Amino acid sequence: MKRAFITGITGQDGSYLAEHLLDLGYEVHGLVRRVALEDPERRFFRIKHLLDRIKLHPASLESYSSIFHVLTREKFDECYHLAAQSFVAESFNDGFSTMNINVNGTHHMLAALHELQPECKFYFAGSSEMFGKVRDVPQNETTPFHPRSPYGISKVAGFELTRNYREAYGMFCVSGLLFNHEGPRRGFEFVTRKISSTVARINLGLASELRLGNLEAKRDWGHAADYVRAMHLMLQQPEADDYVVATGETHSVREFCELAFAEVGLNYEKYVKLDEKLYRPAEVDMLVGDAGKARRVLGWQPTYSFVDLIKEMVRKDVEALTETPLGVSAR
Ligand code: G4F
Repeated sequence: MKRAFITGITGQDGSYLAEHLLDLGYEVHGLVRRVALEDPERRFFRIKHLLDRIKLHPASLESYSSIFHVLTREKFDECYHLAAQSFVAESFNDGFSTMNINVNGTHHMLAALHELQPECKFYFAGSSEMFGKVRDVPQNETTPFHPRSPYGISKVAGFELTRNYREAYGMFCVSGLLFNHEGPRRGFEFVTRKISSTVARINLGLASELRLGNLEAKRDWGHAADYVRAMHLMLQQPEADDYVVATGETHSVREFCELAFAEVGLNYEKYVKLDEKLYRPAEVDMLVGDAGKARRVLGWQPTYSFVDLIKEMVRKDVEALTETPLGVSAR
């Protein structure tokens, strides 16, 4: 039985990945902060249904010794390093914490694995934010990086660290350059979930408006459940390499709003209000990925369309508020 270690297991991607690996017969372990163990109801809501099938280890990404300690006790075949400060807007407020967790945290993981288990395969959660002010359209594995936020810069540094451990020590270290990936488990701070959850509240008369920043920003949005399959496939290849994971379609925040409101029969223009405070100091205007290499080499492709994704997110948010499936008596 293969043994996998997931940092960020309590997050959206970590929870989908843990489910996927359990389905494949893996023994799944996760790194969690000690405070999370003290507040399981709130911190483990995405992995509640998995808790009796996974093993959690308290440690902190900021502490090399805590990671070292876990890796001296347990041996793993694969390590998926997903934990990060992943909210781009927050990285402008506190770039120092973002750098510390995202860069040093990645370095700590790589250094501890190199020291204790260099044969363990390593996956780094790279991001399309690394492309930032894009130089090519669509973006692929050869597109130069031009990050536009402390978050994007931290991911470029993590990517370079990962490549360097591969080249310097011959370790099996790969980066997935994942474009935006969403779903009903997405955090409420990200625009897609902010929209789907507010649409549900407006539909039920619990809110009257949705305040947003830049409606014209365009993203390549896929479903997280599809994207975790690509992470796993990357670690099953004979050679370590980096891959773009994307749908190849780009849509604006405005289009997302239009379809999400339409899902409950409402016109977004009546409810969406622009809020200057939600604009970012430097924006990534447009992202669209070319996942041709992932398709060819990994045999990966997404199963959710943009419309399927929005329908599922809105439906689940309405159901969570009414506990009634949408279409039965949601209003
Ligand atoms: O949903 P977002 O916050 O995601 P963003 O910045 O694209 O980053 C996400 O995807 C990356 C992959 O490319 C990940 F690496 C990263 O960790 C994260 O998961 O914002 C999307 C767009 C932005 O252009 C933003 O300016 O939506 C725009 N937006 C407009 N109004 C808003 C809002 N974003 C948020 N979060 N909240 C708003 O009210």
